[in-house]
Amino acid sequence: MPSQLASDAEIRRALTGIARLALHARSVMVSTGAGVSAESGIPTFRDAQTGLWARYDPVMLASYQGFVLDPANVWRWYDERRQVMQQSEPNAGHLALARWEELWRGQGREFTLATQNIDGLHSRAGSQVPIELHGNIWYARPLDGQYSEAQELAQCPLPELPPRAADGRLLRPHVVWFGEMLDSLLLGRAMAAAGRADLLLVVGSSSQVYPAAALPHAALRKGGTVVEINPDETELSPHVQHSIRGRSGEILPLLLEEIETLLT
Ligand code: BJW
Repeated sequence: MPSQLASDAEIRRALTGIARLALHARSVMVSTGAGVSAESGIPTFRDAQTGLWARYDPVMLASYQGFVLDPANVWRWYDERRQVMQQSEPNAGHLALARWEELWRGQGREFTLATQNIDGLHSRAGSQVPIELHGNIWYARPLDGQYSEAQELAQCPLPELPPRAADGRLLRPHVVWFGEMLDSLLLGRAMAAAGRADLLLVVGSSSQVYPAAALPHAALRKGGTVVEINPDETELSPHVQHSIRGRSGEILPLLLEEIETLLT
């Protein structure tokens, strides 16, 4: 049965236990979703009131079909989100993960961070090589191009919508829309790391979107422990060993504190 925690003392106790598991783990993985950036002011997708999908039609804005119907409209939406993300800073949750990775790598331990987020905030917080499963909003590629053709598109707001490459080809955001395959190299690395993980944390994701939602199940199948950090119950909750109900910007720094205490 997953543990459901109510009081601060219970959360602290659970975090001490998770820090102990981390210390004994050969391989740690963290998989993040939109919730980890919520405290940086970036809207999530599926939160009933504030989520993007409560206000916009995902088929029109996050699919190839929607893009080809109206590229300027889709780019306008992405450019508005780019402007929000440009104003945003990594929060305490991003920073705690970057510090944890630094500590782990310093000790020659394996630490893998995979994210569904496209905002680039993990890198800005100092995470070294986050696996960006759904791409990165600060890059674009030709509509008919490969993932490997992605180029940085730093100007924000964009002067022209839709933007074009120097050779005139229509550019699309370097993200993964519904119905599209993820970059097989990145997905392969993430799935392999999940299969090796003795401890895998899923932070701030509704765990509804595949194949990212399959990562914790890969760890569970190999006997790994899965911890969820999320204020709300999700589709993953019944399957995990520990559910910590709270915001990642508050819980992750507390977990880091516990880890640092055990290391000293
Ligand atoms: C906090 C917090 C705080 C709040 N602290 N937490 C049927 C079964 C299985 C699969 C499929 C199916 N039908 C179709 C599919 C495939 C589809 C899919 O999974 N659909 C499901 C919705 C059913 N997947 C795909 O199409 C993927 N490709 C694929 O599978 O290729 C093969 C294939 C092709 C064709 C058919 C079948 C297979 C591609 C998925 C691409 C997803 N793209 C998006 C947009 C990216 C670009 C952009 O940003 O514009 O990715 S959609 C959107 O959802 C975005 C996110 O990365 C993704 C996941 O969302 P996430 O991160 O979980 O956010 P939320 O909002 O859902 O949840 C936030 C959570 O945070 C909540 O739980 C809050 O409680 C919590 N929270 N504040 C911590 N402070």
